[in-house]
Amino acid sequence: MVSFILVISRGFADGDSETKCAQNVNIIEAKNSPTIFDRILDGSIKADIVYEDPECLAFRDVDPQAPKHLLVIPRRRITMLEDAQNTDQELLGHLMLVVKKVAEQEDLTDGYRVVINNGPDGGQSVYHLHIHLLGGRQLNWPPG
Ligand code: TR5
Repeated sequence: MVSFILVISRGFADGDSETKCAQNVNIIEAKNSPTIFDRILDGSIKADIVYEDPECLAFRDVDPQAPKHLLVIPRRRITMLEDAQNTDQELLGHLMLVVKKVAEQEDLTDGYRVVINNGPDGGQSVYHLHIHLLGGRQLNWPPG
């Protein structure tokens, strides 16, 4: 009986709803699992770290999309921007100022782009909040 109802309900689901449903299951799983950034933070995986302080870490992206591509992450895990709370305000402000500091350190004097991907439509693949800092070439707009 249960499988009958499931078959019927699947029969009515359009492709988009099914995709969204699968995405939601994947996000719940991703939010509850450790990420690669945990391993960078605990030192068990090496990263090219360019800045660190008690609140955060900045390191080079392993798959750079520009001559300079760095990630700034909080040590304390916030899974994604939409999960940030009012109590995270100071930390989020600090991360932005660290992005600015790293951009100066990297000599990005002609400008740069700062990106946060949020969720599946935003292209987020690692569920530990991170800020992308991209520069060293003319970046296009709109992004893909
Ligand atoms: O797609 P979103 O916004 O979630 O960005 C995740 C970023 O993490 C991507 O730009 C990846 O290239 C980057 N990434 C993934 C790994 C990794 C990394 N950056 C530095 N070091 C990394 N290691 C060691 N392993 C990864 N899987």
